[in-house]
Amino acid sequence: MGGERVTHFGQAEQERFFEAGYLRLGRVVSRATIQALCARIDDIMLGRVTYDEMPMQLDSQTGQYGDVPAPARTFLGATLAYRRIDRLERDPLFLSYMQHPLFRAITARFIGSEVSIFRAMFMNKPASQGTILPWHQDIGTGWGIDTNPIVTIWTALDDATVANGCLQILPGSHRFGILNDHHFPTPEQQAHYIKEEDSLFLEAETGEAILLHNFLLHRSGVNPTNQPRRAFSVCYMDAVTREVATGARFPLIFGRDALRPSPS
Ligand SMILES: O=C(O)CCC(=O)C(=O)O
Repeated sequence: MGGERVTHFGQAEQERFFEAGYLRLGRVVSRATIQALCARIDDIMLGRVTYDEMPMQLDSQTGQYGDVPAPARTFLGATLAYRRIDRLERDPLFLSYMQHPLFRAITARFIGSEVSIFRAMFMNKPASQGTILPWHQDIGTGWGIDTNPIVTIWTALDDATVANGCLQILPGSHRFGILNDHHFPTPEQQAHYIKEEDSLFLEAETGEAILLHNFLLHRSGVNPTNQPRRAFSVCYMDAVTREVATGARFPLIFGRDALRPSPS
């Protein structure tokens, strides 16, 4: 696990990414910065730091995806049992992390200089909880946007292990292309495309960032351990991307009018 750290994203890294559908980038910031992100997300969960209208979703009680409550645009109480929190670009610590120079270099290569995000989300498997996230692709048609982004950067805020619900991926599966418009493969597609024996548990050390191709099939499980498995996932895309229903554009992360972290 861990080990290698990508400092320059060039042709060789691009080829490895397109071959496997993912690339380990290593820990790109200091341990202190990761600790600060962990403290900040805990503060948000406990209501010590608040943002209006931030989408927050509690974890399920059963571990089943169908039982996850709908997200609310409001604080749902002081608890570390949130499953997901979105729009973290509004927080200066998270925004500053998302704007790391390595991530700029990666997005410059695949997207260009004007880059927005579809989402900047905290994904949590609370201690002794967590919810199975079934096999899926992260595709734009199902998301209601008019492009299909390919760049997601997922960062482990805690060690992610098989025991606590790390990502499980099907290496190379991004080359199947978009399986359908709905995020999750049908049972028939699942039987056809997903062979568990070809899958890989993508264990990651605290702070490790992993570049994921959005078409890569991935899933994650529950967390029976007594420690949380926290992660931060950002999907970058071309700033021209619009929401189909409204025509709205998305927050700019790199480029002329990019967001700037304001003091916290
Ligand atoms: O962190 C997880 O368990 C799932 C994350 C995920 O599906 C994503 O980042 O697209």
